[in-house]
Amino acid sequence: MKIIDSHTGGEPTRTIISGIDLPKGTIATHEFLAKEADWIRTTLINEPRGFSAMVGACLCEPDDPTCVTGVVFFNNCSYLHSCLHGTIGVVETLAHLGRIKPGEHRIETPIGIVTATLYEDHSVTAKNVPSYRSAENIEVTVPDWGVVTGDIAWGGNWFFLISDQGPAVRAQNIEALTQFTCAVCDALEAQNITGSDGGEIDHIESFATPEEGLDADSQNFVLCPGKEYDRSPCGTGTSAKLACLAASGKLAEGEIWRQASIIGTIFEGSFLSLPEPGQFIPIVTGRAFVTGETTIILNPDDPFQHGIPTIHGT
Ligand code: PYC
Repeated sequence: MKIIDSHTGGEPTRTIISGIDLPKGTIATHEFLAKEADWIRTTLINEPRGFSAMVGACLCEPDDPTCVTGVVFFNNCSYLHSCLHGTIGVVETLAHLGRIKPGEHRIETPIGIVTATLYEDHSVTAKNVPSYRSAENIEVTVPDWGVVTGDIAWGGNWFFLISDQGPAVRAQNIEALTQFTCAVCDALEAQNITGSDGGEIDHIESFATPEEGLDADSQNFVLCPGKEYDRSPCGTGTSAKLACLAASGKLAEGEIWRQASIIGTIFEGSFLSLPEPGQFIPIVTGRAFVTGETTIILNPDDPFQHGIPTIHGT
């Protein structure tokens, strides 16, 4: 199996480019990986090859022939509906391999098609799937933290978006922010608060004004499923934020929103309105860098050939 590593705003993407037999289409590939070949995820993400913040991207033949590739994303605990920092990483990886040139490319994911534009300077703009805010000012009682209020939005994953509550959104508070957002995530589950389709809210975003010196409108800390935080501003999280800003009239169509991450990296966002009320297409721009090319060696004598098993939620 051959992989290419990249990072987008500091968040890693490990893309499988060859060496495994997969069914056609992202839905079938997702099903195959989750049910029959989860060892691929643990091999690439778990130690000793990976680490818990690593996100994997498995390329596959798309069902839709207008797409340049299909992709299924996964992380340290499971499979992601979508991932935009990962999509930007995949586009840069395909460019590195010479499989695509600057221009527009359609990418099939299990939740729909993302249209990515690769520019000469290697920046990438991803036009996301339709996104929306499903609920506003939801109160959740969080043990040790009290009542926390947030919005629920879909940006390709389900997010709970919190502003100016809990620890200050600053890099020196990453441990406290992780504890706070994990407690919020557990409380949402315990109180049966879900996305409007009943989907689990497995990403928690905490926002504040950006630290001095950052040219951004907002800074975030994003907890991902698997209890790791996103080093990038999180593309689907930025999409959820854009949907909330659009729904509340705080950002006009086409206006730019600069979202900083907890480590100070930036995605630029805007949105297009859809005819359906409350539905928007988020547009997110970022840049990825390829950091390595690797052949994975699986040795049956190695007790950790498929990674050291991890136990989550303990
Ligand atoms: O950029 O959408 C994103 C993302 C999701 C999880 C980690 N990154």
